[in-house]
Amino acid sequence: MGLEKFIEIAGQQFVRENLMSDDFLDFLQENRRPYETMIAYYRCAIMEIETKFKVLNEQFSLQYDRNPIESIKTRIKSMESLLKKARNKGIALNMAAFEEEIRDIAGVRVVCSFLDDIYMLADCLLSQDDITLIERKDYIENPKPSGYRSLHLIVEVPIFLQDEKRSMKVEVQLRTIAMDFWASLEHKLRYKKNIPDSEAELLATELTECAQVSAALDVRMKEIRNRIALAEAEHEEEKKKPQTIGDVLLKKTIYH
Ligand code: 0O2
Repeated sequence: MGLEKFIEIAGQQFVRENLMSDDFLDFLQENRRPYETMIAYYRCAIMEIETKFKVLNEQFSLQYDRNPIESIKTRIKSMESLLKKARNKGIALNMAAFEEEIRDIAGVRVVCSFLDDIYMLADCLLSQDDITLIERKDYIENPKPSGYRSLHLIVEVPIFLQDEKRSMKVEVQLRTIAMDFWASLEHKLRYKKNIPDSEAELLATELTECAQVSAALDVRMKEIRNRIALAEAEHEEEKKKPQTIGDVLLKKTIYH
C-alpha cells in the first residue's frame, strides 16, 4: 500500500473512532440546544454593550461636535475556536463550564479616533451601574511581545429575559485606528503557512517595529489634536474679551 493511501485510511479510521464515536455524537446531540441558547444569550449581551457605546458616541457628537468612535465590530467565538480553547485549557466539555471559564465568547471591538478616547470611553462604560469589571488588561501601557496594543476589558452585563435576569461576560477590546490596522494585518500574516522559519523570524521583527511606528503615530496624532484644541480654546477666549475702539479700528484697517 502506498504512503498516501495509508494516510487516507488512517485518517478515516481516526475520524470514525473519535469524531464519530458514540460519545462524541452523544455530546453533540446533548449540547446542540444548550449551545444555541447560550450563543443567543451572548448575542443579547453584545447588543447591550454595543448600544452603550453607540449612546456614548451620540452624546459626544451632540455635546462636543465630534465622534470618539470610528467603528464597532462584534463577534461570537466560533464553535471550533471554543472547542480548541476548551481543549487547550483543559475545560470540561459542557456549556456551564464554557460560560464560567471562557471569557471571550462574546467580543466587542471599539475602534477609536484617538488614544485618549480609549480611556475616556472605558471609564464611561465602567462607571455605568449595571456593568461589573471582571478583568482589565492594558496592552497599550504594556504591549505584548508581538507588539500588539489594545485595552481589554472583561465585563459582566445583565440581559433581561422573559422570566430571568442573566449576567453575561463580554470581552471589550478598545483600540485606535493605527492599533486596529496593525492587529488586522498581523492576524492575517500569522495564519500564513509555508513561510520558512528564518523568514518568519525576520517578519516577526519587522512587525514588532511596525507596531512601534504605529504607537509613535498615535502619540503624534494625539499631540496634533491637543494643539488644535488649544488653538480653538484661545480663539474662543479672544472672542469673549471686551473690544476697545482701538481694536475695532485696527481690524477695520487690516480687513478693508
Ligand atoms: P479572535 O479571533 O480575536 O477571537 P484569555 O482569553 O484571558 O484566556 P488570552 O487568549 O491570552 O487569554 O487573551 P488576551 O491575550 O487578553 O486576548 C486575546 C485576544 O486579543 C485575541 O483573541 C486577539 O483578538 C487579541 N490579540 C492578543 N494578542 C494578539 C496579537 O499578538 N496579535 C493580534 N493580531 N491580536 C492579538 P483570539 O482568541 O486569539 O482570536
